Amino acid sequence: MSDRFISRGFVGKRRESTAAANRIPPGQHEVKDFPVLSAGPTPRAPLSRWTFTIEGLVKQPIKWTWDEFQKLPAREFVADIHCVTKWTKLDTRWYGVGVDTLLEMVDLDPKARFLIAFCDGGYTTNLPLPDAVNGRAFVAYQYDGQPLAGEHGGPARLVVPNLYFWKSAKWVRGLRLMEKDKSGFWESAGYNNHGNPWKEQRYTGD
Ligand SMILES: Nc1nc2c(c(=O)[nH]1)N[C@H]1C(S)=C(S)[C@@H](COP(=O)(O)O)O[C@H]1N2
Ligand SMILES: [Mo]
Repeated sequence: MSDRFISRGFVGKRRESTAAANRIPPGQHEVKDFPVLSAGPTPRAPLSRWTFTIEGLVKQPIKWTWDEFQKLPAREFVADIHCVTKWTKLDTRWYGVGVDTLLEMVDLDPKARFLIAFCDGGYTTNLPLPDAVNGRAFVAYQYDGQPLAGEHGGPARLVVPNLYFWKSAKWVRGLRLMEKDKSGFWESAGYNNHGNPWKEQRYTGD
């Protein structure tokens, strides 16, 4: 009786860890903490001067203040994140506005095929439009039920869980829609232009 109980428990645990292992892309390992990776100092712009802009290939650029942005339809997103420095964090819980919701509020030029996210501090990162729509990207202003910490990109950051975490621009201030692709900060410095963790697209040429 007790033998059977132990073996059932064991099987259950094994199944759970296999499921988690299947969510860890090649070359990655799971972490439980939340490392901070920033190319420069944490910018501290007051919320009273914060805006979020969508510009480029749209009929009319649009700009929200912090208060306006807080009133946009928001929801929770739970996602696994994968940093190119090889850590993966499972089930991160965010709250914010989907890029789909933001793009619904502009008249997108059909020529728009790429976007670049720009940030306080000058960081940029680029992605093909299909990687940013259909629930694949969002602008988060809460993490784990709390306002997003400055070191993790607060007041708001882009999150693109399907791509390496450098695509998740911290301190994001807007998106520029483009017809042609244009490399961002790390993409111009030897990192892969696309950054799909399941294909290990870490560096240029991967
Ligand atoms: N604005 C900005 N966004 C950024 C970065 C940065 O240096 N500046 N670093 C990127 C990198 S390389 C990673 S791995 C993640 C790290 O996010 P974290 O510090 O919340 O873990 O943010 C990405 N977004
Ligand atoms: Mo990174």
